[in-house]
Amino acid sequence: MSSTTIAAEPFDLDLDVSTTALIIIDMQRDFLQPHGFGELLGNDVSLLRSAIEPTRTVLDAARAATMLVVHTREGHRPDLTDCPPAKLTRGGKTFIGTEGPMGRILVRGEEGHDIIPELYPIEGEPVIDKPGKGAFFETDLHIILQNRGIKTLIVCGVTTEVCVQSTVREGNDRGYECVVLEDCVGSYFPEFQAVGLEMIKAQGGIFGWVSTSQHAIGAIAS
Ligand code: TIU
Repeated sequence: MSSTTIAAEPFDLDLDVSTTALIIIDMQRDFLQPHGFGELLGNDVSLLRSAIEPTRTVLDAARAATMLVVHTREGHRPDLTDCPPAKLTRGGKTFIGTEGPMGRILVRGEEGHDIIPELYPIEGEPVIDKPGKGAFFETDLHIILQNRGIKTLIVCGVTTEVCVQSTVREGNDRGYECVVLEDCVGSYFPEFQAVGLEMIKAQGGIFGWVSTSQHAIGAIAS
C-alpha cells in the first residue's frame, strides 16, 4: 500500500498508487498530428498538442511507480459493422471509413488511428479499442480495472468535453474516483476546455476532480 494525497479541486483526494490507474484517452495521430483528420476538419491541433508533453511526464512517473497504464483509441472495424449508422452519417456527411491523410478515418489498423509516438504504449499497458466516446461503452475496461483492484483513475487525453468527459462520467457511475489533469487534456474549442473542466468539479465534484500534471507526479512519486 502507498497512500498519498493529490492536490485537486474541489478538494484534495486521498488515493493509493497501487489502486490507481492512469487512463490516456485517444491520443491518436488523426486527432493530434498536423495534416491529420482533426486538422482536415479545420481544427487547430496545437490546442490539443499542448497536452502531449505534460501527459508524457505523468506517463513517465506512472511507469516508474509501476502503476497500471491504460490507453484508449476511438475507432471501428474495417467493415464498420460496429459503427452505428447515426454516427456514420452524422449531419448527412460521412467521414468514418473514408480515405483520410493517414489512411481510413477512425478505422482500426490505419496509421491515423494509432497512438502518437510520444505516448506510444509499451508492453504490459492495455490498449482499449472503443467504438464510442466513453471508454467503458462496449469495451473490457471495467473488468481490467476490477481485476487489478483499481479505485481511482487519473485521466489525460482528448478531447476534454467529448471522450474525456464521457469516460469520466461513465467511470464515476461505476464507482471510480476520477481525477482529470487540466494541462493533460485538450479541446479544439478553448471555451469548451474551460467549461468542460468546470463542469467536472462543480457542485462539490459532481462527477470528479480536477488537478494538474505536477500535482499528479508529486502524488505518484511520494
Ligand atoms: N476522442 C474524442 O474526443 N473524439 C472526438 O470525436 N472528439 C471531438 O471533439 N470531435
